[in-house]
Amino acid sequence: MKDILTAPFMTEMIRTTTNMYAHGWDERNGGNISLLLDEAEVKESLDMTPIRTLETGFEALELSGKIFLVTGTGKYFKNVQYAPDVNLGIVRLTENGTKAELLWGYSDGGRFTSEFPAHMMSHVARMKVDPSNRVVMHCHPANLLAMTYVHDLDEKAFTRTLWQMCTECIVVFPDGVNVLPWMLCGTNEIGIATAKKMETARLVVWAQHGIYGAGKDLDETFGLIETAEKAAEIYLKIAHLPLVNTITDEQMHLLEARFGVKAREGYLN
Ligand code: 2HA
Ligand code: ZN
Repeated sequence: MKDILTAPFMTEMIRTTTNMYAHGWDERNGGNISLLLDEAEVKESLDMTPIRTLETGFEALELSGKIFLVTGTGKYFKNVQYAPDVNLGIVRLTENGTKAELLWGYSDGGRFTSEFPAHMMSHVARMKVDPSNRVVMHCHPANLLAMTYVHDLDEKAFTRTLWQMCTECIVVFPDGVNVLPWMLCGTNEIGIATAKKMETARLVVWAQHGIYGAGKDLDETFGLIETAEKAAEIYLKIAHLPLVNTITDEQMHLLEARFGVKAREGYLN
């Protein structure tokens, strides 16, 4: 058996949580990540005997049998690197997604993130759009969060502002950013609402709370949030100043052609 702590999915998860903490996106126990694992890869390091079974509190037929590496509830991203087995867990969903068998981790008796419903439902939604999707990531980046206090939350308006803040934005997230109004977190309701928003974009802002990103690997998903957060930072640097220049829609169309991307239907003139 290989050592699970050196499996690529584990080292990537440790590096990512550490890096997100360093970016200031995951204060205290803020933020959570779920990574879909390949069963064959997990079997190289685990004998797959369930340690205990957890109730998920929802049903997700599409996820039955699927295995995820997930950050733990109440756990701090800053601590993951020092005690991965306490702060992370590997679970296999069974019984139509209503149960999760713990295969490794949460070794202090813990369980997966309180945002597990939003994560799992978002995986279902993104898999339908993009079968290569493996990651759902949630965090609290300050500039995006701040922007939800001062900017119109209309998705088209919010997206267009971010696109105008850095040339790369429309290339990195041509589908734009969807926005949920403030809702109570940790519930199935916000999970369902987030997953619905994930049908049309890989980024979903939770107003006055944070952001969700989805992607094919941890690096790419991190980069997606990083790009949106950079744009929000620039917005906050200029929002109170007279706007003299911008990236025009005509220039956005040049970017679409140059980088082979298609902006969200109806978002450009
Ligand atoms: O506590 O970020 O949304 C973790 C969270 C809840
Ligand atoms: Zn949060």
